[in-house]
Amino acid sequence: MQVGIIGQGYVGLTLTAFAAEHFDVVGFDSNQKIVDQLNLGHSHIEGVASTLLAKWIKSGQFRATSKGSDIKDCDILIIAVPTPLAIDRKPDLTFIESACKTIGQNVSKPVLIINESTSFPGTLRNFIKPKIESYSPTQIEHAYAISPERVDPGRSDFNQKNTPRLYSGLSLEASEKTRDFYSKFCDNLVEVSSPEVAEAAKLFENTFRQVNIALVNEFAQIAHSLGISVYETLDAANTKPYGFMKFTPSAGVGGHCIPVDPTYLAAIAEEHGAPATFIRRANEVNLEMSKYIVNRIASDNGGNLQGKSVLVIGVAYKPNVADVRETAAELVIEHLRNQGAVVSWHDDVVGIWKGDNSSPLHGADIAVVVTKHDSVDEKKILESAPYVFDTTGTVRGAQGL
Ligand code: SAJ
Repeated sequence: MQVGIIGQGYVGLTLTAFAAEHFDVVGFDSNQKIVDQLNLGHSHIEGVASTLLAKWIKSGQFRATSKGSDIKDCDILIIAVPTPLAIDRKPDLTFIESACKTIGQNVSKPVLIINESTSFPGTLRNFIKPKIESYSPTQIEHAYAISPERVDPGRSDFNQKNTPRLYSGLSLEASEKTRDFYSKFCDNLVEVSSPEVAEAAKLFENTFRQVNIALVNEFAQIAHSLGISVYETLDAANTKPYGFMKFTPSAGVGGHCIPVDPTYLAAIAEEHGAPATFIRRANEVNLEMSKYIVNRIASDNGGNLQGKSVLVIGVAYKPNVADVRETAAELVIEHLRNQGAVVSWHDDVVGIWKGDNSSPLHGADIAVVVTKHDSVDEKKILESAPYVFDTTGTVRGAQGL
């Protein structure tokens, strides 16, 4: 069986790494540079080893392409493209549409089409299916299904094999074929009654995190106003053996999932006349956290950051990954510069960001820890400046939330 995976980013390539064990895989990506690197056996995704890729390339189990015609013989096609927010911070389905175009224009036999990209309920039924049909020169009865990705960057205890996977088809045939496909390399498949349920569950999983992180970020401000430690309080609450899940405050929420997916849910809710005030407010609270932190730092330093050298430590969106998408460090730096600070950043895991190299971990007037990688020594952080503000709750002896 030949499987085409459209999008070779952290979802598509992670899936390729497991599927190539059982199927011939064609990895389609519109980025020629990525395609060339993949065909040389070079992985650009953390968690996918180049050695494994090189093995699949050598054995012919996998090849990458940017030519749409190379997917024409596939029996199964998987859509694994980004679903970001547009400039107006509304859902942006342009990458999904271009995947539909590639399928519609190049596939002339009935195949199974599975969407793994996160989007709002109804995307498979009301957007993907009609779009593929609109791009197809002839009428073809494809089978359509959804199985939302649950790849967690930097996580090693859960992977494609042992993470429960939701799925549902627009037809019984689609559901059965989808089950047959994933059962080759997933231990735990969970069928739900409709694609809309699977799409909504994925959005709700991430919205649950966004809202709870916003709650704990707001609580951090409350605790500070009351003169009590937010961390001791959270640890105390966490001693409850049931009914509580601990989240930690931060400078904000990054990555391309948690800050984005709740907006997909809010948008579709409002389109259907349902309230999304909680979700919208959670987005705001997490986006405002960086300003709150910079104001705290300013008030601790005589209320004026003008001309002060400030070192931002950790610009990845979370620890132990080199991924900077939607990182909270961006807003922290913006607010610091708005207050006249001279800002540099240190992150040896990321290394290069926006054309700049990571700065040395010393010699600043002020340091602010946004992301704490395991590889960075706490003592060195404390020595990096006379005043250190830690937003992660992991650097003992620093000022904190
Ligand atoms: N964060 C906090 N406080 C916390 C936990 C996280 O501020 O208590 C911040 C992190 O620092 C980071 C952001 O939230 O900036 C997101 O990090 P994350 O580890 O919560 O999530 P992601 O985006 O790396 O991965 C999430 C995961 N979703 C869930 O756990 C429900 C992952 O399983 C999904 O596959 C992924 O989104 C996705 O692709 O949707």
